[in-house]
Amino acid sequence: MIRTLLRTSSTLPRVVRGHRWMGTTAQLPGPGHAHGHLPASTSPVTSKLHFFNSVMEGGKQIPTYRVIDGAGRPLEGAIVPEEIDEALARKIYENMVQLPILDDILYNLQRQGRIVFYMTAYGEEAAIIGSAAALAPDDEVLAQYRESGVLLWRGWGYDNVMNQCFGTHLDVCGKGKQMPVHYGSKELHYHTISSPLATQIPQAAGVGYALKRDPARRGKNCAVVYFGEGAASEGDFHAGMLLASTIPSPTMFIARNNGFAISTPSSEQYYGDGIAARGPGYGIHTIRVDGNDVLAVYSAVKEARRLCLEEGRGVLVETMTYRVGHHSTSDDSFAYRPRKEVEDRKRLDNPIVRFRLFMEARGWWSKDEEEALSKRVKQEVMTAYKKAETLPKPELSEMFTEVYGGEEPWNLVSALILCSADAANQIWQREQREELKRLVGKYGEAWEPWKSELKKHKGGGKDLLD
Ligand SMILES: Cc1ncc(C[n+]2csc(CCOP(=O)(O)OP(=O)(O)O)c2C)c(N)n1
Ligand SMILES: [Mg+2]
Repeated sequence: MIRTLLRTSSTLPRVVRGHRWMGTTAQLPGPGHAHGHLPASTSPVTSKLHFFNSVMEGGKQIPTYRVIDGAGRPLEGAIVPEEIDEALARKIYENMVQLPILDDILYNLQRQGRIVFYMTAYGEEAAIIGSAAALAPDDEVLAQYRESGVLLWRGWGYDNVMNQCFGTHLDVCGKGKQMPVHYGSKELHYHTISSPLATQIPQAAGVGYALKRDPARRGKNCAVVYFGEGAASEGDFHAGMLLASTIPSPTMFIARNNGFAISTPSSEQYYGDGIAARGPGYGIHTIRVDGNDVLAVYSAVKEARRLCLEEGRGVLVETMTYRVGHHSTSDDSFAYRPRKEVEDRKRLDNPIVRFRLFMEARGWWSKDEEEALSKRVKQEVMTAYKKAETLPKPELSEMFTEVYGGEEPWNLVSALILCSADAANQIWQREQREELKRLVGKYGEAWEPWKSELKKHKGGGKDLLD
């Protein structure tokens, strides 16, 4: 409705000729005049005293876009994207299937105490892989933490997953400095995950703007930011949306509405119509999608990308799903939701099963292939795990390197008042390095757990003593 009104009003003249304005004699606009003489408004004038509380006419909720039903059958009138041929469908399906297999293994490794933390993506396979498949491989992705499937889609591989989760010396993301699942890859245009919620959202609007300013990438790439409905309650969500709206940039906002932010249900997260309702407030094209329908997600994100690039503006996609797993390995969700609710959800609408049924109906998939795929993925993940578990952790001295890129930021000067930024940081790092060196020298050979802990590191801590 809002868009219809805007369209109508924008066709009307902005200035009413001859009305009383700044002392000129004039004729006031008649009662039926379209938008009065309010300089900051192009809104039509009405004599009806009426409050509204919805972006949809008649107070209806924003609809949810769906292509296939729970049994994998296309809805009447729905368009299955024409590029979904057997090869692409199989690639999408295989990528979806690998996620729960990988998650099962890593979740159990955490439970056995082999890694310190993990987060699964159970139930969100369609939202993650469907969107990944619709993006260009060099679109800049700023994810929250549950979207490792996007990296896998881009060819990240299980070795990189394991090296990061185990913090081995081959961890290319941060040499063991980050918590597990905080992946990042410059080559794959996947910005490193940071734990503080929603910080990636305004950053994405900045990345989108940088892409727009770069002649080599303008009209070619967009910034894509993933976040949960819980993260959308942060001020940073609004900052990012406003930025992409007022300083237009090709930024795609993908809100994964999975019903929970740890223990807080989405019903406590907003009173309005979800996250999608906020898009029109910022003049941002918006769609709500069935996040369990991989074809709907694919089509919506593909179209969102086209709009982003053609108009150089932000687009919001809200995917509706259900977080089947616990929030993380630090959470027991049965403390705040019934086990039966989870079991029912899993049985009623599994995004993988839905797409499998679609594939089987076309003769693109069979039981035998399912078994073979599952066996292959398990084997590959286990091989990567076994390799990573035997690899040493990074050299101890690497704890102090590659924390800052290039020169130290100049603004450390004001934070550290007395010394120059460089000197302050070097002193700080030198101080800590010297302290660690002293401790390794004192306890390294003599005291548990130092003795056995040091053995886990490449060089056994000797690099620090050199
Ligand atoms: C600023 C900030 N506040 C709180 C947290 C703790 N925290 C981590 S994840 C999370 C829930 C986020 O939920 P949502 O955005 O819906 O994503 P989901 O986990 O459901 O994928 C919270 C509260 C945090 N990491 N950062
Ligand atoms: Mg959530």
